[in-house]
Amino acid sequence: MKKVILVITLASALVLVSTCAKREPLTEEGKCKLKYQQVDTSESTIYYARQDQAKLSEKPAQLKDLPKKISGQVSYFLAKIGDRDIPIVVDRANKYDLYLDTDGDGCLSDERSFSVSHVKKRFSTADYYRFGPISVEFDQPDGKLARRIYVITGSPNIEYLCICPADYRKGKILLGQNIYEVAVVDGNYDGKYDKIFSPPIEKAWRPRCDSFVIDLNRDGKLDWAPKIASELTPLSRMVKIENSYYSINVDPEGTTLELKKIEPEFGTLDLCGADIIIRFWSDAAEQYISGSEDNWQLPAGKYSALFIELTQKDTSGNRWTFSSNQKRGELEDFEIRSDQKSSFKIGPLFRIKTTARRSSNTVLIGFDLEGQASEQYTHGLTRNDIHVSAPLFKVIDEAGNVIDSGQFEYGRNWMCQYRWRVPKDFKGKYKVQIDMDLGPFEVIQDETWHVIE
Ligand SMILES: [Ca+2]
Ligand SMILES: [Ca+2]
Ligand SMILES: [Ca+2]
Repeated sequence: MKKVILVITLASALVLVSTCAKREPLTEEGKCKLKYQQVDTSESTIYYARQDQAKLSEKPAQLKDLPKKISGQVSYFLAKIGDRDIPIVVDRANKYDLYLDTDGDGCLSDERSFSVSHVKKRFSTADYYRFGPISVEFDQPDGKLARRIYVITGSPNIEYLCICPADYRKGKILLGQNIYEVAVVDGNYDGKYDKIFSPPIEKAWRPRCDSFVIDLNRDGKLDWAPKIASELTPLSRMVKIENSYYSINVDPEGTTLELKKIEPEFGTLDLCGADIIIRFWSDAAEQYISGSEDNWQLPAGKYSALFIELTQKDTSGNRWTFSSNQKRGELEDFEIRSDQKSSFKIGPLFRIKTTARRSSNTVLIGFDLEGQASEQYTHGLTRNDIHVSAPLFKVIDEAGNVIDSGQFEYGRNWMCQYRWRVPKDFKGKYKVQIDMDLGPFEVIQDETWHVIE
């Protein structure tokens, strides 16, 4: 019996020694090594690095030839890798073969085909199709670029492709008493980990720079969240951890990371006490602000609001909520300067600007609902968390006759549009009048005259 116990004890000690030997020592505070990590394409770490590419209507100019064995049923795409637009061709007849110009020479005759694997998502009905990982390697003016990517599509007809990195760099860093998991992602596909965010945002949730991730709540997961302080942020000069700012230093190869506590220079954002929720991306540090302060203290830097949620109370105590996701007006690109104040007035007085897009004998009627900083709100605003009824409209001719009228229906993203069938004999000017339930908040409607010639 004693022998057995001795053997077990020795074995346990050996396991312990070998585990300790394998573990990376976290000796130096604020510094760590970053190591290669293969991507699971459903993880949030790579969310900002995704590149959406719609099918092209014709063969791109960059594409010099086609693979020999290709059918007539092809779809063309481009992926932005480094400084090049890399051609991709999907052969739909062979369900599906994908060809990608892996050496950047513009030719596909020298490329092998990648076949698709069907990925079933757990807990979701939205499966997707995945190609790769695919290695892309070519010379650029500043050296050789080598990237490994996945190509994903959710549509069986291959109407769009989503490009994402097949790897990123990950490590563990000691800050004070805590160890945080950290990662950097090459989000602009240049093979380097040093591209920081700069405003404005071209497309929501696509910062076109590298990403920085830190497991702030130390739950072992690197999470993305739209409406709380996110663990995934566009790479910036600093990161805010438990109310302190740390400078971020990643070497361009993505092998080491240093986070150093610093006291940044602050300036003031004055939103005139508006009750808001706003997420800002910034070259300084991502910010998520919520409340109705008169003045917000932010580190000096360039900022771009990703979304604005504005709440206004009327005199009866009703709570009206306005959301701006697509166009955030003056808050899309502004600067906070050290010890200076940047002021913006958002929200009411509102302005309604009608839009009319003609296509043969119909006109697509819509409107923009704008606040004072030119920020545009979705039409489906809420009163006490319930969407108000869709607005009414009238189409009026120059003589003041109502030619058409009705009620909009809410469409995608709570936007309203109406396809007006133009009467055969109608010619001349017309305007659209919108009657929208904005409660007690003042609204001015523009008097734009549209014309049918
Ligand atoms: Ca090639
Ligand atoms: Ca990069
Ligand atoms: Ca976490």
